[in-house]
Amino acid sequence: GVITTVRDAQRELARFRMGYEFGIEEMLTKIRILRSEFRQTHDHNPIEHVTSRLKSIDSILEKTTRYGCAADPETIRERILDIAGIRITCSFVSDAYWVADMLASQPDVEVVRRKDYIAEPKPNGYRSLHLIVRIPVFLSDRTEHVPVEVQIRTIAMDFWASVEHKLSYKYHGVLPEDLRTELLDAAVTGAELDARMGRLRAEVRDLGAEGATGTPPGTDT
Ligand code: 0O2
Repeated sequence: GVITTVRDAQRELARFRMGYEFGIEEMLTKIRILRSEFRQTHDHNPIEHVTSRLKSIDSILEKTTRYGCAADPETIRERILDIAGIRITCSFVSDAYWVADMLASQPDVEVVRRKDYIAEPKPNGYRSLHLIVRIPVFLSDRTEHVPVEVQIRTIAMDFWASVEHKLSYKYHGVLPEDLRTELLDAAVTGAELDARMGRLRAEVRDLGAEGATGTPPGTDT
């Protein structure tokens, strides 16, 4: 009856999400290893903060509508590449590129797409480095190659994006002209701050292991 159908659907959905969950796990492990290795062998921590999320069914369906594509599991698997998402926040722009290179160069990581919104910010001012990677997840009866979107950005970029996101939400995606101008201006300020911090970086490094180099509390992955 209906109950069985709903249960079947739930089971299928859980199975669908599982691969993406494991994809996130795999990527988080890679990031954690890079972080620990760095903590043990260097005087500087390139990664400040890591978060992850699994896209909700609603926003997956919203995206299929926006893309004008079918909403069956096959098509979704092929077209929606950001179901699994990881966001890495770094102190310095150079760290963001370093982290991206370290992940991209691992032999089991296939870079499907790379978008450098740091070198070329979006017209609204958004800056970040986006990678879509595909990594193997080994299950009992098969290997799935799972796409994961990795967004890498500085603290300044992250701050800007979170404020912009809240404003966009409040205004349902259509921001008044003055706010858009203000945000674009704030993005430029953010980029300037990143550039200044980049220049101060050598000084930070010189502080050595006991200086501004440890992991701040509460930023564990
Ligand atoms: P969520 O809830 O963060 O997942 P599309 O996703 O189709 O719009 P594309 O080319 O697939 O575009 O992805 P793109 O442009 O590489 O980046 C999409 C994701 O980057 C977004 O995911 C946001 O997380 C982030 N992003 C991109 N542009 C902006 C922006 O202007 N402001 C903010 N705050 N974030 C941005 P989602 O799915 O929109 O949302």
